[in-house]
Amino acid sequence: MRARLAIQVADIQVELREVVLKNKPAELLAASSKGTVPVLVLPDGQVVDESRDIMLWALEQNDPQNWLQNSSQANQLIGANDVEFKPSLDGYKYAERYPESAELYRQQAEVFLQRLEYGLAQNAYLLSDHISLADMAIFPFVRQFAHVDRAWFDQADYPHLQNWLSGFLQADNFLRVMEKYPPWQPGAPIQHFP
Ligand SMILES: N[C@@H](CCC(=O)N[C@@H](CS)C(=O)NCC(=O)O)C(=O)O
Repeated sequence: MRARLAIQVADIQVELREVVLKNKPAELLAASSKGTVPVLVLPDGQVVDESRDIMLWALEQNDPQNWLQNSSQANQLIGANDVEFKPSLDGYKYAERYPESAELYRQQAEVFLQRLEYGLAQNAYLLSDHISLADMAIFPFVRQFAHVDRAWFDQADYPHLQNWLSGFLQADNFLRVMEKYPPWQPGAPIQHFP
């Protein structure tokens, strides 16, 4: 989702191949043996298989909303999201597959959420009063966290974070990236995004 958000704001048209993770096409694995999405294959054959790098690839070509402002702070916060928050989020989402309880992973995840709440109490967005790459790269993960137990999230003491998240979820650019596409298969008609 975050890769799509950046491609969309940069207004770069790509060919989109929707993948069902339970049935990964051989073409995906041939492009990137990691077997994760997203994967961007460039016309010269270069492969970009980290969502954060795809965001940078798009914004370095066209950044009409100046998402790349404060980029060193953004990189630091996105790193904390990806390395610290994301593993706790996965434990919280899929606790039955993990050794500890959902509550423990949620508490671990809250360390990062408290950091975001603190920042959002100072500014409208994570790094300033303007949307940056940090907001766009991180809110899809906070959305996943919120959806694990919506009632818990709604009653938790994160007023700024809740408000920040709900603004993104109602925005047209997010609704557009959440649109469903039929899974790609060899020979399927070409589907463009955005
Ligand atoms: N570091 C990668 C992680 C991507 C990732 O974990 N993607 C998930 C889906 S959101 C995935 O492809 N999982 C592989 C699977 O479930 O088989 C990135 O951000 O690009």
